[in-house]
Amino acid sequence: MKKIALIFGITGQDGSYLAKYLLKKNYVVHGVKRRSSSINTSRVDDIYLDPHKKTNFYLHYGDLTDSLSVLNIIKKVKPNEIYNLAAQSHVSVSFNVPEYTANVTAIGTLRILDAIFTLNLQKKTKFYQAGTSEMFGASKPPQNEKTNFYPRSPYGVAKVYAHWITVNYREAYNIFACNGILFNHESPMRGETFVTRKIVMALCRIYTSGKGRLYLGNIYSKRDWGHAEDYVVAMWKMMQQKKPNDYVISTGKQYTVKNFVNIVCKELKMKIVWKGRGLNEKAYYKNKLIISIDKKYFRTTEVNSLLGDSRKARKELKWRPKHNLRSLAKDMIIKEIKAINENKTR
Ligand code: NAP
Ligand code: G4F
Repeated sequence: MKKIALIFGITGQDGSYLAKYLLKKNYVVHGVKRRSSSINTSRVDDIYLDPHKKTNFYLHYGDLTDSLSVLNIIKKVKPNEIYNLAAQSHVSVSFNVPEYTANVTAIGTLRILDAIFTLNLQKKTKFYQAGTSEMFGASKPPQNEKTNFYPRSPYGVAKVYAHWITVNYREAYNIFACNGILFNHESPMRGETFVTRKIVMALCRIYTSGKGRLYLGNIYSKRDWGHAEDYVVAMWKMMQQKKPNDYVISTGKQYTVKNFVNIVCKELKMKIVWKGRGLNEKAYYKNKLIISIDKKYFRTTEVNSLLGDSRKARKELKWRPKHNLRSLAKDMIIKEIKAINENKTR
């Protein structure tokens, strides 16, 4: 019998990589998508087949803010594994929509866990929660499973709730429920307003057209960036363990946002020159101003330094990343240039 997986957040970056990974492993994959005014399935269009034909991939309308849809989908699909990747996942935006972020990201997790319990699926259905290094927030790096949580945004706080409710349902109702505490991971599928994708998109445009300017916020914040393709493997491995547990997933290498800009420029063979300091720091390419700092991109409260210690996952899950930051940047650049060229020929 094929295993059945249900992915909340199938239309997002990680959802698309995980769906492809599980289909290769011969799973039947079901995903939950939200209704939107324009079609939001571009990341999974390449694996979507006409549901009237034989397929291992199904999409259902649902929303984490709607308990009825969550309960009904789980009741219908009766999955062996549920991956909760759905969230209002943008840290900066969570300051603008804090209540909504809590509803989706925190209470949405409770809705799934309680549906598993209510439907009496504890013995059948395993649960994965997409936790984040944002929960560590202001705690000193390096951060691991023993580090205290000190979130610095409504998003981070909502994820701390999701983490502990997952632990509680595991202990109270014996559900196989685990938390992956994943550090930043990126890819060509990354949302356009996260900093790595924003940088790659802007610099590739400047490189190909000679036009445009990139505005950034805090270029000295430090992140531990991995590739989403590597990180979905860790999610699956957590779900194959004998006992449910919580794991930090990271590369163990830290770079500033400015370092990332420099790596992308180097890959593109663009020689840039940085001048000035603070809000007046700027970068020039062929004597033209291409990067400026804009106060509006600074966070209300910032997480300055994230660096993961993933020794537990490396030992128990035998997981390690294949990509480094350079190969990640290269992958993002190649796909971006391809997209620019395809648009030109349309
Ligand atoms: P993403 O690209 O923003 O995807 C989020 C997904 O959640 C999308 O499919 C989105 O649907 C869906 N969603 C949002 N609100 C929903 C709602 N009310 N009901 C149902 N679905 C909803 O995020 P990602 O980068 O793939 O990350 C996946 C998960 O890992 C998220 O929970 C994120 O918080 C967490 N995480 C990410 C990172 C990272 O660096 N990427 C690190 C640690 C943890 P639409 O496509 O319709 O918007
Ligand atoms: O790319 P970011 O928006 O990612 P952030 O805030 O670290 O959150 C991401 O990773 C978390 C894991 O730690 C996930 F849980 C979360 O869902 C999301 O995927 O910003 C990275 C850094 C920040 O310090 C930000 O202040 O880049 C800095 N930054 C500088 N200029 C900018 C910009 N961030 C954005 N988005 N846009 C800028 O122009």
